[in-house]
Amino acid sequence: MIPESQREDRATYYEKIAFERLAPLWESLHNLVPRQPNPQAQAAIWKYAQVRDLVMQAGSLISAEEAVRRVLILENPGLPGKSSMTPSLYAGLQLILPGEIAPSHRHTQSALRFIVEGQGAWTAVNGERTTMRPGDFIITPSWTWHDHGNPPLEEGGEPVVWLDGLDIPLLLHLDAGFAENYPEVMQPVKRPEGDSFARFGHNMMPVRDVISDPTSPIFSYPYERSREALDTLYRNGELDDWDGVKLRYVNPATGGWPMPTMGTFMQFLPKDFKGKEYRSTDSTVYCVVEGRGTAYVGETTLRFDPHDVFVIPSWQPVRLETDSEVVLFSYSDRPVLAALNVLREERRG
Ligand code: GTQ
Repeated sequence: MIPESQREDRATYYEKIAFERLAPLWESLHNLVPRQPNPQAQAAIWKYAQVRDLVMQAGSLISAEEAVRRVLILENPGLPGKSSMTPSLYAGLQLILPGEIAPSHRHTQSALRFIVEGQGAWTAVNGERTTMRPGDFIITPSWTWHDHGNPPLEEGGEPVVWLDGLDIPLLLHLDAGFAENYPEVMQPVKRPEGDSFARFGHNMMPVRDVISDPTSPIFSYPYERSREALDTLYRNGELDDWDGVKLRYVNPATGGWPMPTMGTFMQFLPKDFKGKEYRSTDSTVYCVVEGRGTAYVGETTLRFDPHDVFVIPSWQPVRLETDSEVVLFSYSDRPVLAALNVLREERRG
């Protein structure tokens, strides 16, 4: 304990230096340079059964056109007011109704869409449309024009809900956000649907193309293909004690991540899987595609069902258990941590 007189002296001194915009490092060193991550973000889950009606209700309150993006933000309870899931990642549930268009714009934030419910809506990226089906993973790279639409009821349109994953908090932190609206509601369609997948989605690419862009030339990674790959590997006997069968999505032209700031993954866990414990400095948002199970995250128990969304902050010990076969989609800030050489991972035996 320091004597009272000395404490007063220091308090007076701190007030004095504050006038010069100075502060004593020795009072905050342990917080500024912690021994290990101490995230404000919490492990948390959004039960789709509880939020689905609320998402649908937004559909009668505001049109997609007025809202620009009709989205309910999933906000981490440990980061109130920050519209964030983690210090770097954002998540939201977007609804588009039959006959609606979410107008075209572009921004420096990278976005991913993971289709939760409904099908037949489309998203257009750089002049090409992609039709959405549940479980598809679709990208909107930084600074690409994108609009979303849904065919009218008469043509079989149905409400479509997807999970938006963006690097919004990261770009806010970096003060690197720019955005602009396209002069029309929709950008012109320049290529038929499936064009980029034909060029890059089959372990081939156009012979004279030179890849200079860090983002994937594929806009949509269809669920059918991802699911089949996981299934084949599982049947072949592949099963990691921590992850089950886990694959990462790639930019087929480089082998790197589909977008520079967010890594994306799809994993299969068999029934009655009891995963071993691991932790990692990337923070991960999960969306349950199929099945039921439990994520044990430190002291927190997250029971998950199909379409639920949950988040695991940096460096929290986690293990996954299942009641049935489970498929999980996830995204994290792993590429950022890896690029900065601060990705750490621990897998307990
Ligand atoms: O679809 O462009 O959830 O710009 C948040 C910001 C979606 C989008 C969000 C966006 C978008």
